[in-house]
Amino acid sequence: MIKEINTLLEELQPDTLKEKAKQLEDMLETEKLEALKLIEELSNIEESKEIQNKYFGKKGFVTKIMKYMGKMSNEDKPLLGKIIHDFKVEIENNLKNKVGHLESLAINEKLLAEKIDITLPGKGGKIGHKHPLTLVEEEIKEIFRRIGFTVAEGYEIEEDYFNFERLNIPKEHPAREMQDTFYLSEDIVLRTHTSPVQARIMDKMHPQLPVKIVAPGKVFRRDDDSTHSPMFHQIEGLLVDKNITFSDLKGILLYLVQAIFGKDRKIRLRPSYFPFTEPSAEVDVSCGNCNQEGCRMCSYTGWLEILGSGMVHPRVLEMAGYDPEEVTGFAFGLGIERIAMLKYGIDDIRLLYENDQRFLEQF
Ligand code: 2NM
Repeated sequence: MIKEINTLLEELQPDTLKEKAKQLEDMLETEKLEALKLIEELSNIEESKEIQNKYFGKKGFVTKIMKYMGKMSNEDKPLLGKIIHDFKVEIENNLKNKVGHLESLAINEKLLAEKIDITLPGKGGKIGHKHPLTLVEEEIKEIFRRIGFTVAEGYEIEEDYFNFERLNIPKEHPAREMQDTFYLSEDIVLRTHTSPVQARIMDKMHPQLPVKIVAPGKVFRRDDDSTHSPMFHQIEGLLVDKNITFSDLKGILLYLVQAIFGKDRKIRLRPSYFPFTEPSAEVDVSCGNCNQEGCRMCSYTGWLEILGSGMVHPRVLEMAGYDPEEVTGFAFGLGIERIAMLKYGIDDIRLLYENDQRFLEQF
């Protein structure tokens, strides 16, 4: 019908306008019905673009007759103009409605396809986990809480007086050397052990009994190789009361070692020396790697060295205000890194500080 309409328009003369107008109107009506039927039958947005183009495109039908209108005389314009305008507006509106409908169908379809079932159980996100040093520290604290110890913390920057003097470490002692200790000033150090916490707690507790604490935390020494780090972690225990004996110490140490490594482990005490304990003992745990057959891990001895201990030196008790004739105590200290390395079979201490995900994910 479009062709016929174009022909008619081309042949249109001012004197025939009135009678041909009725004919044009009928033809446009026929074309319109056809267009509306096409629009009605549209099933997707792609197809709607074809119709849009056919009527409203650069060379589209409506565009063309609008151009034709422009060439008409001013008297003729109103008559034809209204017929053509009505045609244009009705197709335009129908197409717009249809496209809007198709668009909302498409959106609904998409929403339906992406619908989330909020009643499904969650997948559970990766929430990370604790560092092996934290795991070991928490485990040891818990082992001691179970038998009535309290966890105490103190200062990482400590007075020389609490770090050395109060622990009976004499001025000439090699531990006090610049090459072993980080000095911040003449009398302030980075603590080299957590023992100053014990000294401060004894001051605070005195004259009450018992003093029954463990002190975990960072300590600092001028060391750096595959088994030593300038910063590492320690946990020290202290029990001061009436009638505390060396056998109490042995019992607690066996309890500790078996709680960490398992009931099948044994301990061995070797005489040792610390300025703050007398007598002192180095404690070994039986090697779980070879069942004491001898292996690389225990240097073929069947034993692994894990902590130092002893009966608190009378002078240390005295400086805290306790009478060493009336009270006694035991103390011990262990390196958390060392325990973690033995427990998890880690052969280089530096792995514990590098925060390599591939390493950390194994715990
Ligand atoms: C160790 C070994 C032996 C210890 C002593 C004290 C205090 F404060 F009571 F004197 N705290 N910790 C001690 C004893 C620490 O670490 C290897």
